Amino acid sequence: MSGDAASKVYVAPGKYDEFYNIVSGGFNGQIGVYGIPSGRLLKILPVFSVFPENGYGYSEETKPMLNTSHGFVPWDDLHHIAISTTNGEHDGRWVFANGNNTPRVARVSLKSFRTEEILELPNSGGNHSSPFITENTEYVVAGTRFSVPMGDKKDVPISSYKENFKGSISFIKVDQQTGHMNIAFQLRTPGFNYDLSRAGKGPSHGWFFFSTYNTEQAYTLLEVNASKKDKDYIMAVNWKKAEEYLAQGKGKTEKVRYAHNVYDEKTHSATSKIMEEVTVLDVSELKDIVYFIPCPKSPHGCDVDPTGEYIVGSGKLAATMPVFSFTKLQNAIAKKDYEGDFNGIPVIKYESVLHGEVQKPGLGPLHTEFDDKGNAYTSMFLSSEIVKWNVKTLEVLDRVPTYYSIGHLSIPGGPTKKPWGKYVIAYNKITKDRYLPTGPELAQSAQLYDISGDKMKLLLDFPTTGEPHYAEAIPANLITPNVLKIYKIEENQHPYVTLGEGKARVERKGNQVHVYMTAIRSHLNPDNIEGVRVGDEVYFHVTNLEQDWDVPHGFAIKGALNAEILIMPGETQTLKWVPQTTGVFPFYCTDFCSALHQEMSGYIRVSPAVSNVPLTFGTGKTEANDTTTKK
Ligand code: K7E
Ligand code: CUA
Repeated sequence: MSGDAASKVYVAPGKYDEFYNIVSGGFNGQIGVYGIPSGRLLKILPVFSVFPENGYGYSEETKPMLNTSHGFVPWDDLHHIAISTTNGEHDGRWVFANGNNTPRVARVSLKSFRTEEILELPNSGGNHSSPFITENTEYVVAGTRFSVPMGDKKDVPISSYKENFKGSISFIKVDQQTGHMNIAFQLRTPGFNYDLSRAGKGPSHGWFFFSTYNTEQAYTLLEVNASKKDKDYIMAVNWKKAEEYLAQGKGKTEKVRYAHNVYDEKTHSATSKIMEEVTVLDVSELKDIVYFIPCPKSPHGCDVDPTGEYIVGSGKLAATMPVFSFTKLQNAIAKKDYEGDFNGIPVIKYESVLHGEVQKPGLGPLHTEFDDKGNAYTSMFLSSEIVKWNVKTLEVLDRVPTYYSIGHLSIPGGPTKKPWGKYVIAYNKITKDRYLPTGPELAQSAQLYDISGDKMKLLLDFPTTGEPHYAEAIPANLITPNVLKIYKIEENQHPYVTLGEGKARVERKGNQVHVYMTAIRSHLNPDNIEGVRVGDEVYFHVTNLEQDWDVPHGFAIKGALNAEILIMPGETQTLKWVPQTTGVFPFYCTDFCSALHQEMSGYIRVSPAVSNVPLTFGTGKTEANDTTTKK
């Protein structure tokens, strides 16, 4: 650690960080937003996991976001982040993220820092090589980690792996205006494990590269059985060719089921739709979409340098690191320089595509990012270090220890055409003695290194939430000017909005009670409700009437079986509550919003199911409108 490290990460009180670091939360299913260089945690942003802190997945409006073909799935394992790009450079519009376990891809807005869309992926069994994006965010691409049986032959013996198990790569089209996603097509690929991926850029735009392992096609004891071959493959995909076949109607429509969930900023509500078809292109039948490049040994990361010419394979069990040349790949394909085929798919000769090997790079290479000076930085899981090397000369230039086992690493703009260099951030798997002990589970951790000079310098350790895998960092000025501050109340089209305190009311429809409630400093309206009965479904539709930045109100009620809701200025959110017993139940605002925040509360009276206590509400007492049709 260098002497001036502290000053390099010091961001004075009241000052902003230079970069946003968007960090995957791993098994917490969320995204963490940190400032760089300070390492300060700015926000936890729920994506695939319910978040009681703000009601995500608990409010009636957000529950549909977590719907899937299996029903409501309140958790996932989020490994990878992809910030949208235009011309191969970060544009600050959206972040995409993968749900590993129940295959899903999410889109998060970098205006509102909210999850706006979640698309489930059919024909996938572990969405790990995902999400990776093309140069102009034309596609978000998602490959399955586990091959599984697909189509109408799903109930098969596991031992029929070679015959029946297939891989699948989804090409998700992104609407450039709205960001909305839909599956344009899927590639049906051999039954390997698809691990990681990158799109080509510049000269290699139109191509995609996937690392694979278990080309042995083992289905038990993979630890041994999937580590037998000296080389697995990098799968090179010509997606422009796939588009041609699609346009020629060569795709086959398959019956599937998957959920597509979209959050609408105007209605402040999500809807979930079950989709039933997907178009599949089989790469064993349709020639020239896919080529295999041999790559030693069980590669993990597969990264493309900023020029788009070099593809780095990181064989986690290999002693060298191969760097492939896109130009050589094209020549080899033109000359049919193949060493054989796999299920009819050409396997190109290793030497014909190889730019060169990085010799003795370190142990357990996983992931590579790039700076703006032609250098690469590779994380070494086993030897716990970052190794810097030159992409052209393949010469190792520097190495620094990480504390400890490093997984991913990130350089601002590192996966794009325009890296900003300056820092590399390590995301470590095991922290051991770096922080105060906190029981059997210790803090997850990131480390910040200065890479502006020839030698890397450790500047800072900072703990992170969840188990971070991949992360991206982006200059703050690409995001801050667009950040949403409030929702305009006049644009609120929530079906249960209350546009003004005078409109606050309670309505009964059979056993449903709808409370049209407003929140503004420092009272909830209505704050007295009577005439609710045991077993009623009570919906508190709370509209925050504030039009000021940073004034959310919260809402919680005693005995609710879900969570609180946090309502942003101009927004409406709904908490459902089914009272189980009679009595008087307090509710209150949970966000300390003013000096009279503690006064921001109310009571609801619950009477027996058969009671005829009239439905009244107030700040004062008003007759309620009962729209139940009486018999
Ligand atoms: Cu952690 Cu990207 Cu799931 Cu490597 S993966 S470390
Ligand atoms: Cu509103 Cu506290």
